[in-house]
Amino acid sequence: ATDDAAAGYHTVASLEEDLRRLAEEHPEIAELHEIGRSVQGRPLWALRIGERRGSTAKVAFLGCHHAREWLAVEVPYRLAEHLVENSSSDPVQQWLQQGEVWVAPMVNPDGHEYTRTDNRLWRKNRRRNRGGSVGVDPNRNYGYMWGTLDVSTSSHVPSDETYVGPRAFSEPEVRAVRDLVAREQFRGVLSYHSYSQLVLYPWGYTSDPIEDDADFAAHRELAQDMEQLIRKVHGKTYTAQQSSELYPTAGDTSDWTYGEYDALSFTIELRPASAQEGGFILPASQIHPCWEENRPAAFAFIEHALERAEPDRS
Ligand code: 0X9
Ligand code: ZN
Repeated sequence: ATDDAAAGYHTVASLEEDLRRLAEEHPEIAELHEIGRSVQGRPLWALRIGERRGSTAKVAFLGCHHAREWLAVEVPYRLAEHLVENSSSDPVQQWLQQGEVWVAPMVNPDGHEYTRTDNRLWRKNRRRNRGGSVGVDPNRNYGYMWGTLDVSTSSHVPSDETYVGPRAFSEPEVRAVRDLVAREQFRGVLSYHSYSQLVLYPWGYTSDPIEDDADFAAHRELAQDMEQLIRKVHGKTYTAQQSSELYPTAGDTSDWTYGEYDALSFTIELRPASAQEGGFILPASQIHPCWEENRPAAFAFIEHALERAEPDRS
């Protein structure tokens, strides 16, 4: 294993190894899927965890749309590991009988690799843009209200850190997530990022709240529950808020999964709270406590999402 792997963070290679091992050691409940390929041709992995195929109650966890957010690989990976290793005791057993949990811990492997080899603070994918700059922001490339904002936090300038891309779903990493969600029809999708310690829910593109009162309440109340559940573990304060309160963006993951599929949709910004506390670069000793504090929140999310009614498509 590489130094980074030894130090506790996954690399592209060690993540593939570990996901393969989980699937091989637990074939009755875990199956590794290649859901697509990155710009540079790296496989994009998702682990399906559940007892029966053809279940309709499914939830998904995504990690690491942004390359430098290494902790956002580790929390969903640990969740996947925990679920397969505890599949015969409740509550996990019941979830896996009732439905499926899909985990894709590294949506942006090209960027992640680049943060190890060249620039630790790289954010976007590794698309070569017209004009010579590199990278589209995968968390601006989803197709709900895509491109409707033109601001520094959601930019049409290719060299910017938040470049939305030339069109919705222009990026293969984002198309892979789109196709997975379209196929599996998840009732909930939670996407991990770092940092700032926030529990965010739609909308991101507008300061208007979600129009549907029941959906608005479901998101706000679960976000507040998650905030409390997280705080109880190690005392860390994560703040529940509507995404646009942080800053406005169009084309983020949660706006699309809610706007297009009515899925229960959250973005969690993990540790730390601030740049002064380390920002994107946290020692590997923080992985375990961060996973521990996020576990009950992830569990609450699974509970609620599996129970969420199938959207009425009439
Ligand atoms: O900007 C992002 O994509 C996310 N923050 S990060 O620091 N990890 O880059 C937050 C996206 C949440 N959506 C909105 N703020 N609209
Ligand atoms: Zn991010």
